[in-house]
Formats: sequence, C-alpha cells, structure tokens
Amino acid sequence: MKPARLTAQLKRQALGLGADLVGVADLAPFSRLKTYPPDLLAPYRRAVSLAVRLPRAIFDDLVDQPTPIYANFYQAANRRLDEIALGVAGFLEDHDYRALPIPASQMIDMTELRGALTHKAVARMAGLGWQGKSLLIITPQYGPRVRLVTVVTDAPLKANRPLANRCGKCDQCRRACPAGAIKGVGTGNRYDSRGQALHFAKCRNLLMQNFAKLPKVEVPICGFCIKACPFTR
Ligand code: B12
Ligand code: SF4
Ligand code: SF4
Repeated sequence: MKPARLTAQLKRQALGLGADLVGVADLAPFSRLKTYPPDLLAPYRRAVSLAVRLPRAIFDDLVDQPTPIYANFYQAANRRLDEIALGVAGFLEDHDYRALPIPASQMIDMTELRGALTHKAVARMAGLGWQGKSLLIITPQYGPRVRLVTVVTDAPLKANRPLANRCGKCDQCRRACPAGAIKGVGTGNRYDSRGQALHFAKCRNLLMQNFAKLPKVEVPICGFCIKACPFTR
C-alpha cells in the first residue's frame, strides 16, 4: 500500500479506537534522544503520536488542590491510551510492519524521572501541538488538557510537521503554578533541557505531597498549569 494511503487508514483507525488527535513524527531528528534502553528507536523510522482529551469541567473544578475526579480520569485516560496504542500497533502488524507501543504513563528512571521515550517530544514533532512555557504540549484544539501515547514503527508513514509556538506574551501558567515551578521562559522551537523551562524539583515535590496527603488522590497530580492555559478554556 502507498504511504499516503496507509497513513490515512491508520489515522482513521486511531480515531475510531477513541483517539482525539493523531499525528506522525519522523524519527530521524531523535537519534540523540535519551531512551530506555538506549537503542529503543534503532529499528524504527516513524512514531505515531496519539492524544486523548480530558473534559474541561475537570479542570474548571480544581480550586486549590487536585480532585479525586481528576485522579480517576487521569488513570482512565492512561488506560484508554494504552488500549489505543495496542490497537494501532496491531493495525501496523497486520500490514506486516513492526510496531512498539510505549506506555502512556510509566516512569522508567526514578532518579532522572524519565519514561522509556518522551511522548511530548514526539507529539511536538508530529504536529499535535507546541511545547508551551509550562513544558506541556499545547494543542490548538484542547490546549494542554490532553494525555499522550506513542507507537514507534518501521512503516513508511507520511510525517507531519511541528506547529508554531503560540504562547506569545502569555504567562498564565507561571502565575497559576502553586509551587512557583514555571520559569516563564518562551521558546520558538524547543527547550534545550527541562531546567530551562521548569524548576523541576519544585513541581515534583508538590505532586508527591498531593499523592501522600490527599484522600482519594492516589496518583501524583496537580494540573493548575493545565487549568490556567487559555487554550484549555
Ligand atoms: C516523568 C514525568 C513527569 C515528572 C517530570 C516531568 C517532566 N517534564 O519530565 C513529573 C512527576 C514532575 C511530572 C509532572 C507532570 N506531568 Co508528567 N510525565 C512524566 C513522564 C512519565 C516522562 C517524561 C519524560 O521522560 N521526560 C523527559 C524529558 C527530558 O522530556 P520532556 O519533558 O518531554 O522535555 C524535553 C523534550 O520534550 C524535548 N523536545 C521537545 N521537542 C523535541 C524534539 C526532538 C527532536 C528532541 C530530540 C527533543 C525534543 O524538549 C524538552 C526539554 O529537553 C511522561 C510520560 C512520557 N513517557 O512521556 C509524563 C507526562 C509528560 N506528564 C504529563 C502531565 C500532564 C504532567 C502533569 C501536569 C501532572 C498532572 N497530570 O497533573 C505535571 C506537569 C509538569 C510540567 N509542567 O511539565 C503528560 C503531558 C501531557 C501534555 N499535554 O504535555 C505526560 C506526557 C503523560 C501523558 N501520557 O500524557 N511528569
Ligand atoms: S503540575 Fe502543578 S506544580 Fe507542576 S508545573 Fe504544573 S502547576 Fe506547577
Ligand atoms: S498558559 Fe500561556 S504561556 Fe502557559 S503554556 Fe498556555 S499559552 Fe503558553
């Protein structure tokens, strides 16, 4: 099958499985990205980025702390994303390609706090959204209130291109962050490191505190940078 037709069919399949957004990234620029294991991407040349949105009302209802409802649907979205990724990998295998789903929310390196592969870098390169001052992926349709997953593959899919950053002079995420973690530094392209955008430990510590102390919030979440973003609203 021709690449354009295969790509169109794959995108239809992903939307049918429950994805709200789907795009394809060329993996060539990722050759120096840190992954677990380090050669994770070697057999692959494309990455499919998939997003599931969370309802706006979940974030409207965050007042001074994350809610049990957010905690529940954070986990439900992760489960749905893992299922969509399995479906997309199955579709590619049925067309005789190799495809590896990367879990939606699995931390591999607990010291550096990294997953096997960063979904945000893939989503940015697949044109789903730009990396905002909060370091989250901001989609034009739903802002940062999307969760992400990735399927890497050797299929010759047609790649999308990154979107331009639309944060401009806005700094609402910085002002809303209860931990003072967001530095408010803008980028036209991408950040060289997480530390350029975020006081990373401040965010992590607040999430761990929420996890430890809030009843029925059994996952490390916060979400005020999501709530504050004008694109969420
Ligand atoms: C570890 C982790 C955390 C840690 C560390 C956060 C971090 N920024 O890395 C902690 C616990 C602090 C955390 C917090 C949160 N997290 Co978190 N987290 C992850 C996890 C599991 C791994 C991230 C990782 O490996 N980062 C590695 C670093 C180096 O990469 P990065 O953050 O993407 O940033 C770099 C790259 O994107 C790179 N880049 C950008 N473009 C390109 C292009 C190329 C070619 C290359 C090479 C690189 C590159 O530039 C950045 C700077 O170097 C991911 C799931 C996953 N596997 O991706 C979820 C994930 C990033 N988290 C997510 C969310 C929503 C949150 C929270 C809002 C918590 C919550 N749900 O309430 C906060 C937000 C914090 C913030 N403002 O960033 C979502 C983000 C969705 C989105 N719209 O962007 C993810 C993707 C989970 C998911 N499945 O959707 N998280
Ligand atoms: S998740 Fe909370 S603490 Fe972390 S950057 Fe966003 S608003 Fe700040
Ligand atoms: S709140 Fe404003 S600065 Fe922050 S990510 Fe959203 S648009 Fe960008």
